[in-house]
Amino acid sequence: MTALRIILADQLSESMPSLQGLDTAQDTVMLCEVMEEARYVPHHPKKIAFLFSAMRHFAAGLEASGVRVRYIKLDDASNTGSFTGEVQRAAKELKSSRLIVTEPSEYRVLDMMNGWQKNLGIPVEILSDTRFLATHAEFDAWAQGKKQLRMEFFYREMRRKYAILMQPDGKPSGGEWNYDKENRKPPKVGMTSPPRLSHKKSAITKDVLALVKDNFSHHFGTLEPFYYAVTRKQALMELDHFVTHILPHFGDYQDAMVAGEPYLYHSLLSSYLNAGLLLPLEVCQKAEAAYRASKAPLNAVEGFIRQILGWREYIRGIYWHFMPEYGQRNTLNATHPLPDFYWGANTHMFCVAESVRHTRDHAYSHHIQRLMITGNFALLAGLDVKAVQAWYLAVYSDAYEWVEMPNTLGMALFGDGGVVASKPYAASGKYIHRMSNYCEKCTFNPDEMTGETACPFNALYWDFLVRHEEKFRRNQRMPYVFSTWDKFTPEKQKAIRAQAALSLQKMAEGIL
Ligand code: FAD
Ligand code: DLZ
Ligand code: SF4
Repeated sequence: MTALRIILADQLSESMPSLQGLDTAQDTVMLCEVMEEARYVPHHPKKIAFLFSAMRHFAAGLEASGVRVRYIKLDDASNTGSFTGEVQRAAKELKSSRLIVTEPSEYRVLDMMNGWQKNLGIPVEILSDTRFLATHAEFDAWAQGKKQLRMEFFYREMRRKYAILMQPDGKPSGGEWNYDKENRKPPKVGMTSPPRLSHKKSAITKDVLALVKDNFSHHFGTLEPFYYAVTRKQALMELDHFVTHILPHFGDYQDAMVAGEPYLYHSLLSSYLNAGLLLPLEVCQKAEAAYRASKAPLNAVEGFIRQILGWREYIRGIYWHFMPEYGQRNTLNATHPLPDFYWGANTHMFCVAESVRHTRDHAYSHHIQRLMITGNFALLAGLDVKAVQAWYLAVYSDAYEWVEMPNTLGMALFGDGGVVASKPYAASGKYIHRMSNYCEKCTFNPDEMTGETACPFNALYWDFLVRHEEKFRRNQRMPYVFSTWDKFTPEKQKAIRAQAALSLQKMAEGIL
């Protein structure tokens, strides 16, 4: 029985179920770089380079351990350009008698695989992805019958299941499940990011950079300098660096934003976790060990572990629980075209321009920039949910639909009707002013509501709430919002709405 075993770009873990029980005398493992995947949204060149280089290093590691590998490069003459084409070609050329894959992380690719099951003419085994910490069945059982799927309660189940940050008496470490109230301070004046690792480029990476430059230079984003980890060894160095030097301050400044500082105290581990170079459980355990050795405080460690054991697993659960219908939702009927400033065109809004600059240069921006700057603007302005999702999917090196979609459609855009967020993450310039130093550098004034120099977020915030009044007026979590609006005089209300309309018009004309 000659098995063809497929490894996708985000399955670069030795523990992949599709690599278990491998017969080195008969089986072949295939990885393929395909144009269809690189272009279905215009992925950031750094993201493509990261994935291709990591795939090539992973394949070299398998080969070195005696595994027969079929590695298809993007520019191989006979590359058909798609997963399906490459699987068909390989199965035929290798005379494979069965195909073994691990379930893909995206619904779109699972759909393709289901097609292989029908059309390939050999048995196709699709195995569960054991790297995630909650199975689909566990999430579905947890969600069953619940009116609201709150991450916090799911997270507690996961803490219990994996005995992470738990006391012997069954209570959470320190007595509380969540230390968020000690986190999320505004930035201190003059705050800078701690130094980060920059990995030396191997010959493999240099080849990939040349390939990406030749094929994808027209995509949004700068390719070089390229400093990403591309091997498990390097990703483990990133983990170690984070836990030793940065984790102790993780919680405190989790929501802070500073001009010229894309990283602050964030881990930068999402790309490595999502591609499989790091495993979520080992990351949580390493963070917990730092707490147990008194090397990092509980608020920081709990806050960090909650992101991975809680949010990351919850988001994946939501995606698979509600797909494919979830992807069609647009509860707030948001349809405005995505303005060019998301792709780097000029805007006077410093906060947006700075977040887009970080994205362009690093294929990264941190959670609060994604949620409260680019996401918040898209929410308030009513930007088309599909266009916004395609943007997030393209521009971040950690983006795959399973994690991008619930975060964008659900958390940032409230487009799923309140599954992920119980109220919209809508905020005026006041929030951005409090949590960043962006407004100091902006031509707009966060304290002004109307007029030439008024911060566009202010009027857009009210306009958004009033546009969707019937959905939000009775929301229990927004008790004072509408009573504030109601206290404004009719003239003030009219002026605010006119200011918002002017901002939307300027946005459409490319002059906001
Ligand atoms: P840290 O702040 O250091 O957090 C630690 C880890 O927790 C991350 O590496 C990540 O694995 C996990 N995590 C934290 N928050 C989330 C979350 N909400 N969902 C899932 N995992 C989380 N994350 C992605 O991995 N891919 C995406 O495509 C993606 N798209 C997003 C789109 C929007 C609109 C928003 C608001 C968030 C999105 N996120 C996405 C979640 C989060 O912003 C990123 O995981 C985080 O910024 C990655 O940087 P980091 O590794 O420095 O994270
Ligand atoms: C994102 C991406 C890119 C750019 N290129 C490839 C590729 O050439 N080969 C591959 O196996 N996967 C790639 N991916 C990831 C896929 O688009 C998809 O996200 C994963 O297969 C998960 O379903
Ligand atoms: Fe952003 Fe408004 Fe502050 Fe300018 S004033 S940086 S637009 S929040």
